[in-house]
Amino acid sequence: MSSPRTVIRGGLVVTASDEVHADVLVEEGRIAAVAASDSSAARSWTDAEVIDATGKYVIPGGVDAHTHMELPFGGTFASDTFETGTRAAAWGGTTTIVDFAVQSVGQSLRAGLDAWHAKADGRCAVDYGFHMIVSDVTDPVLKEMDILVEEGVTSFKLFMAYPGVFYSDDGRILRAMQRASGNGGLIMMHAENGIAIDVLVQQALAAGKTDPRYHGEVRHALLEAEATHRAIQLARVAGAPLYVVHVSAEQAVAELAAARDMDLPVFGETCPQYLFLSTDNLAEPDFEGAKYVCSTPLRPSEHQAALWRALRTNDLQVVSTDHCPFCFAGQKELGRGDFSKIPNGLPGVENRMDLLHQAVVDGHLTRRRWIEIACAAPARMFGLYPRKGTLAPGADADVVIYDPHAEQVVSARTHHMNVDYSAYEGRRLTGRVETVLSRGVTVVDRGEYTGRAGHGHYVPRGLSSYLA
Ligand code: DUC
Ligand code: ZN
Ligand code: ZN
Repeated sequence: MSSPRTVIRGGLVVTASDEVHADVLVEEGRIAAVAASDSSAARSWTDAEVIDATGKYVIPGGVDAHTHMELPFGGTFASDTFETGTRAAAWGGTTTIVDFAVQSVGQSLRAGLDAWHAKADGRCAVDYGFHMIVSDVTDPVLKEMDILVEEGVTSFKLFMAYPGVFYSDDGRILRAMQRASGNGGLIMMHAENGIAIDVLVQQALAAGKTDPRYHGEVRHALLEAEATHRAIQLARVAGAPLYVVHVSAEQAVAELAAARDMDLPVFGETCPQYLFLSTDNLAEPDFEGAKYVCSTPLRPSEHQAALWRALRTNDLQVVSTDHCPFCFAGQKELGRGDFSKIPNGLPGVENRMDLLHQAVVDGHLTRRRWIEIACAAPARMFGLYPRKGTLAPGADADVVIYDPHAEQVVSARTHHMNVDYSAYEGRRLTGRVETVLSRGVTVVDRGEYTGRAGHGHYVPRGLSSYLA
């Protein structure tokens, strides 16, 4: 299983910056050296356990910077615990997650963060960090933000959506941004105009439009673009950087691109569901569309070209999953007859690395860009680089041996997420995770799980490298 010294021989080492036939030496949980396979240095590594990677890619473990294990939402909880969700992450080649601790209204940030530590502590299969969802911006909470940054919770998510739950008005958003501009934190924004959306929700329901597909219609693309624009202007006024989460609408991408053309420190992520799924899925009959209800919503497939382009041009920097699974039976079904009661979220933490590799096969991305958006950029964005996100001496030995030729069919019957459906059921993918090391310990060994709950450590994060 684990060994003080391991050498991964004969693979194509792919990082965000290089592709080289090289051997990787792992010592005491870290990358000790990377050397060309035919070099005398690599040949000298003789007293080590060998993992043969001939014909495979050797890549950094994935960094999924947006997950919601056990998130309370709409009267229920996301169905993956930290134990099941991080195990599924390992199966899918993701060795670090950054999950969202939640401050409820009236609570301190500390109380919310402590609750999330209690859920995760001793249960994770891979390493994890936390962002903080700020639902109640008050004077004491602003002061707490400074303390959290010092402790390694260096990013804060605010919501322009979900009035009455997570929502912050523009004044509260501005104050949190001003604080972040002083303490080095990064504001992450759920950019949808929730006040306007709630009006459209009530109008749709009153008109008898109750099916899941109306979730997509009322959460209009222009209300994502409007909120994105507003968030950017508020960040400019505050002198703060901004990271917009789960960007799905072409018009929102245009707002980000325009801001970046002005050299503003504005960043964005999208998620596999927006790249591979569409409103066609939301319109699936017999309430099956509920499986695809998330916010921001899936968009008509015409939006996908803009997302792929933005990933290539670096107008979007990161692909995270927003993994937030709810079972169809008993959870998604809460919204039969009223789409607004369908818990929002999709499973995906296990699928991200493979789906993005398929994007390489399909010609949307280069191999190095795959590693950039799935490993290196999220690590840099959230203060984990170069410990995570790359294969370089000194980095944690979070390594995936990836078979680029293996064929697989995605299915809930074979996945490891604790959810009764797959959003990608029946999809054929080329490429598959073969072996996964987390800090030098083999947690997936050629299709067998060898990890354990509690192996994963909490990782305090530094400030974003994008702001240095
Ligand atoms: N969007 C989701 O789809 N689920 C959880 C929260 C969010 O913003
Ligand atoms: Zn969100
Ligand atoms: Zn989310």
